[in-house]
Amino acid sequence: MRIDILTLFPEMFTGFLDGSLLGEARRARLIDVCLTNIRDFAEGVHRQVDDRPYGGGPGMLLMPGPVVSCVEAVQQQADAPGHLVMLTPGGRRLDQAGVEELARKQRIVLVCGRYEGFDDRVRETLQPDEISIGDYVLSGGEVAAMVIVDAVARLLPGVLGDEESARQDSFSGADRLVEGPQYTRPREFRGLRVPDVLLSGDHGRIATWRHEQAVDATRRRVPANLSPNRS
Ligand code: 6GU
Repeated sequence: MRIDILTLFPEMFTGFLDGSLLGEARRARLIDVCLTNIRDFAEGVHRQVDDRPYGGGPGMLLMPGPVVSCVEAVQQQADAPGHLVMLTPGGRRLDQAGVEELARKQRIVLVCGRYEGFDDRVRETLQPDEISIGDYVLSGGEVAAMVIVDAVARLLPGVLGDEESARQDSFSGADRLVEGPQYTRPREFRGLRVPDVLLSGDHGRIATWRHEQAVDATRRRVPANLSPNRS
């Protein structure tokens, strides 16, 4: 998969992209992440990318010209254009089903906003898939883009060492259960003991216990995922 990230702050991604999971996936050529600076598509000696909103109001907006030119140039860089995503707090809320959908694409292009947002003609011109990562406000789309790259990359074949571990994660699979508690050594920590069933060696009982724990954890934390008529 190829992921393009269009941003005014490409340097924010350097440590993130070199990190263990993603760095290894990139070196193994399982994923190709390309950064493009939107400012490279600004015009004039000042390379201006933002301006004050018409009609007044706080902050600065990203001008449509540099953003649209940047997207058009990047889309030309590969055989086929990518699925265009605009990161914005007003977009559809990302969940694991949305991540799985993105992971099935050959190529995605993530456009990060900054300042108070984009001039609306960016949306009108490009008609992107607008995505938010939750109901809170970030100072830019960069952290949201990292969330998407991380969540998508770990679903790509070969990225995780153990293919099962992605499938068994919280929110994956048809039932969307939260994972129950897990334990490693020592058997006892500050008086707290690992449940006996996990030491029993009885894989059937262990699987049943884990499922019960997952249902309990889901009931406490995401009860909506247990209701039978969920979409
Ligand atoms: Cl995608 N961008 C910004 N600026 N804030 C957000 C967001 C995105 N998702 C949640 N909050």
